[in-house]
This record gives sequence, structure tokens and C-alpha cells, in this order.
Amino acid sequence: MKIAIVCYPTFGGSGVVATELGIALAKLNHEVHFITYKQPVRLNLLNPNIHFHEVSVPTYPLFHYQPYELALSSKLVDTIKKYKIDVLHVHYAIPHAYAGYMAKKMLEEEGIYVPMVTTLHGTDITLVGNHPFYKPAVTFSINKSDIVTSVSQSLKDDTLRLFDIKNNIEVVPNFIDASQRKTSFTDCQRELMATPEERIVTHISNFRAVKRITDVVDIFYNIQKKIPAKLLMVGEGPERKPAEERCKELGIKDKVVFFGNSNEIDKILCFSDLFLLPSERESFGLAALEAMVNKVAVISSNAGGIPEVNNHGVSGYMSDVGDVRDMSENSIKILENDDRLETFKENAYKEAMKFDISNIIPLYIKMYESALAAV
Ligand code: GMT
Repeated sequence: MKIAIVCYPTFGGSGVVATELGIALAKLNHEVHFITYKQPVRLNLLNPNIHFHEVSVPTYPLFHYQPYELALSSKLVDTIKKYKIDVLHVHYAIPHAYAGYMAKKMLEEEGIYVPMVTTLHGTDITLVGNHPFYKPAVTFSINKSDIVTSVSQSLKDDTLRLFDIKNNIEVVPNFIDASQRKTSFTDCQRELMATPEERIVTHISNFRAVKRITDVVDIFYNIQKKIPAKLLMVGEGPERKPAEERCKELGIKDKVVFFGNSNEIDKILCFSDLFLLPSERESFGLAALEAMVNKVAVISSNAGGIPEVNNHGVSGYMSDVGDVRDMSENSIKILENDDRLETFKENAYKEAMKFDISNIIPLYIKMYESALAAV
């Protein structure tokens, strides 16, 4: 099949999932065309089945806002025609499903019919899409998609509750490719980060308010009072500076490393013991799953789709959003005992394997085939 994938090319989970999906499809000999404004961060173009088409938006002084949707839908029309694309798969409803629908309609004028699969990722529904300024357009483009998928049951429930949706939503969970995650012994340089007796606690996100970064710092503050530990903070975003300030205030600056964005999270996770994800909302929590496949136990909130990923008492523990005390106590419980820590780490890996790509890719392929059959 020839599949066009539209996504955000950044470090966010939706872009990561779209990129990993495209790479996996290309390995199965499908021809994959990524269409977005920048080469996705995890994409390398060495596979001959992978193509990247950049959407450029020329700036013009009249426009206060540059019309990205217009440029994207035009690029979609050109690419779908030129490469005879069979299926269009858009990740993140805003504005991708909207632009995709416009492209579909333009192509139909020329007698070309391309089914569109829309995957909802979370903030496109729960935070941004639900805003009254966007809601009618988001509802319309979900309803006009040929197939709609959501990354968790929780996100499906939220979508049906918040929007007037007429079509079916299939839950296709996010995934990890365990075979890609063999970090070599030499890559896993724990000694660069911590002394042998220190535990390593990690957080990875886009440092937005929804991630409750202050809770991450406060939980770690409580941990390090009882257990020698380091905190590794990976990612960029508006809450990074306030978090650095808070570490200074609490006197733990020398125990916390801020890395910024990284393409090498497996190298960081391979020597991590505990992953913190105290988010206010989370449709799935891909970062937690990536930690788990690297044998890292997870302390998280129980928001949104996290309970579908982090198995309470098995791969880690969950607490109510904002319950820093409970999260701290659970962290200490896991970290204070070598055997218990080892059990949680092994369990985390086993739980993550339920989301191995080999279980998920066939679901997408089946969906593409049924969308094509309906054309
Ligand atoms: O976490 C973010 O804020 C980024 C966002 C995105 O769109 O990339 O992540 C969302 O999609 C991920 C991949 O499906 C999910 O794992 C995240 O849980 C979800 N984030 C939220 O719902 C806040």
C-alpha cells in the first residue's frame, strides 16, 4: 500500500507514534510518505520506502496568521496525485483532519477517492479541540473521517462525551517497538550520572502545565530525603525554568540534571530506576510506556488513559492527581528495597510488551484495507 502520514514533527507523543508507525510500515514494504512542516525528529530517511514532503508556508505581510491548513491541503493534493497514494492517515485532529478532508474533496473533483483515517491523540480532544473556537471544525472533521481511532478507551470516552460524534471510534493503543530498544552495554553509562548507591529517577515530557512539573520536583525532594538519588529531567517547555527555580529553592540543584530535548531517551532510560508522570491529564502516557519497555518502574497519576498502561502494584503505582505525598511514599517503597525494585522493573517490561508493535501494526493495516475496500 502507499500510505501518506500527516503528523506534528516534534518531540510530542503523537509525532513519535506517527513516525514509528510509518517506519514499521516501511519495513513491511509499504510505501510511506510523511507530509509535515519539518522532518519528524525520530525519522531517518535511510529506508527507500520512506519519503518526506515538506509543507512550506510562504509568509506574506497581509496575513497576521499564516494559513498552514491551506498549504497542507494543497501539498496533500499534489503528493496524493503524484505518488498515487492509497490511504491518508492523519495524526492529531487539529488541523490535520480538517486539511485532510479539504484535500479529499479537492481530489474528488478530479475523480480521485482517498480514504482518510484520523487518529485522535489527546490534547486535540481534551485541551485544544474542546475550545469553543475550534469545536465545530474539530467535530466536523472527525465526523467526515472514513475511520477514526483513539489511542485509549479513556480518550474515546472523552471524545464521545465532549463532541457530537456520529461515527464509530476504534481504540488502537499506542505501541513500542521492543526490538529497536536494545541499548548496548557501552551506551548505558550509569556511572556518568550517579554513584552506585544512588537511585536514578527520571521525567520526560514537553514541560507544559498539564504535566505538573512542580509535583515531579516535590516528589523527588521527598525521595532524596530518605534515599540517595538523582533526578534526570528530559524535555523543553514553559515549566522548565520554574522547575529549575524550585530545585534551587529546595536546595537540590546539584541532584537534578536538566537535559533539554533528547533523541536518545533509551540511553537515559536504560539506567533509570523510576519514572515520574504525575500529569493532570494524559490520554495514554507514551512516555511511561517507553520507560516501562526499558525496565523502569512508573509512579504516575491515575488521569485519563494512564490506568490502561501503568498496572497499579505491578509496573508501578498510581495516585490521584496532585497527591504528592502518596506518590512520594510509593516511590520510596519501590526504591528502598533492591529486590522489590528489581521485581517492579521486570514487571514494567512485561506489561510494556503487551503494547509491542507486532500486536498493533496489524490493526492499522486491517483498517487501511477496510477503508480502501469501502472506496
Ligand atoms: O503529552 C503531550 O502534551 C503531547 C501530546 C501529543 O499530542 O503529542 O501527547 C498526547 O498524545 C500522546 C500520544 O498518543 C499520548 O501518549 C499523551 O498521553 C497525549 N497527551 C495528553 O493527553 C496530555
